[in-house]
Amino acid sequence: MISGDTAIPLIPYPAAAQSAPDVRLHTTSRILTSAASEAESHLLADAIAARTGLRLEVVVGHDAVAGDILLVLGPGDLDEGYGLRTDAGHVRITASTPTGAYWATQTLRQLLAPDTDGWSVRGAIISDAPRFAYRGAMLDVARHFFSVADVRRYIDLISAYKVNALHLHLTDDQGWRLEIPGWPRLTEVAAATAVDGGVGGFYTAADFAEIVAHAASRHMTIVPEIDTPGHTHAVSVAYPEFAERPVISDAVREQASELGQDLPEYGEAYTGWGVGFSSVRIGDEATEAFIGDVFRHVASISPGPWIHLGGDECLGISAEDFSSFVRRAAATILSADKTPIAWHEAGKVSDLPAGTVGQYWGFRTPEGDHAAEARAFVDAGGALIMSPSDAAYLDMKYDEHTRIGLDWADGPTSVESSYAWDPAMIVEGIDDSDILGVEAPLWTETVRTPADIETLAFPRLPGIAEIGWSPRDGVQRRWPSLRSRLAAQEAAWVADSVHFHRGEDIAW
Ligand code: TNX
Repeated sequence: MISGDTAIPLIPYPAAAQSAPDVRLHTTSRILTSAASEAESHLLADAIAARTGLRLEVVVGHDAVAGDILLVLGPGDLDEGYGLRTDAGHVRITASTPTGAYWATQTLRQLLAPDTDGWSVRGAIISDAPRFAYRGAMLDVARHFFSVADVRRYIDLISAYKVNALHLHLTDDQGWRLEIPGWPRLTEVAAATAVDGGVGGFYTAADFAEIVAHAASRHMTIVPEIDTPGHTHAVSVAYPEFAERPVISDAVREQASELGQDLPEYGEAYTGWGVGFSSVRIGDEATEAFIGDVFRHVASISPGPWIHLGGDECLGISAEDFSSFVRRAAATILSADKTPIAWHEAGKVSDLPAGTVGQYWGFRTPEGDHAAEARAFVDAGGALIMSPSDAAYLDMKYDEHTRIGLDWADGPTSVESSYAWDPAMIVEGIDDSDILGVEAPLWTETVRTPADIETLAFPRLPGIAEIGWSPRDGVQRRWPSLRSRLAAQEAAWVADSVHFHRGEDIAW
């Protein structure tokens, strides 16, 4: 029956779905595919084999018989959308792009269900397409470093929920994580440290290319961030001539003493997690040339349309310097044919370059100037990525007992709370057409291992991905439904050894 009765256990919930007869898989089931979706079909075959032990043969063709999976890539304007139906004895997927076909295969993976002596594809008739073009996650590899293998696994895990952008926070006060030709000390010196004495590390050009390619095979774009002009203490370690001395505010001093951390020292590695004290030398030509070089290089190795320039928490920088820096960095990115993204504080920049995307990280109920700063991006012809920190920040604790995580964003964030918001209901006067999409950032001050990443992301990330994909007024867009659909993810997570947070708010 139509959505409204029992939900099919899918996340994100499709735009339209109804139940239909199941399709039994057997040892001779095949994946029949159009030539253009062969790569996606092989990924599907691997996923089915890993989950069920059944190794389905992939064949280019379309003569499906009972128990087969048929992928038809035809003309049309479905873009990321797709259809999936099980009512003719086989599974039939229709799409008009390989991306749509890929999302259909992620839906199919969630429909795999064991029965007494084998596996079925749970019956459904689905017609689906995303609400927003950008469904993102962010990983901070600067506070703690994560290897290419760790990033590849995170890409695979979040791709199951139709996340199509991974924002990599590549630089911060505590470390520089990307090789930049001509500036060897960034990686020889400023990459060697991490928060709390962590080991550090960086991506070579080949590493970064591998991450980009792996993401692309999962229809995901890498959004690189070089956080400037603040959050740049690591630059002072590599090239002190490009950095100002730290500006130690009372807040930085108090936080350091509370946490028992050292204060930042100019030119020396910083392993605490205070914010807002660092800056590059704005207006100094050599520094600006260095920054220009970095952004041009990052643009040249990034096939995606966006480069994130940071712009957050520049607490020791004058409004004038901040504006002149952001205008110039954004112009450099634009002249490399990319769209700049900046954290929402950059909305206060006078003459913000047209088209710049703002990333909102205020609360669901905006405080101070946050809404006005966000709206400035829309007024300048850009759009917004919504990451309300009191809901979408994966580094917040679930409750006061969570072993890792922070709690500054209005206290801990339960799974239910992480799902209780709508991107268009935060900043007054904007609607869906002003919103590029949503993103769930994971800052890593307290996050050291892939298991830590997974514990904070699962189960909150799937709900946030649903907010980016599913219709705003869908019948299943409510906590009791998500709660039961999250419980249904458990078997796949266990099979994949995902370290998810087994909170008592969900009936696992
Ligand atoms: C704020 S949100 C930051 C980061 C921290 C994070 C910790 C934002 C743009 N900046 O520097 O890592 O809080 O939750």
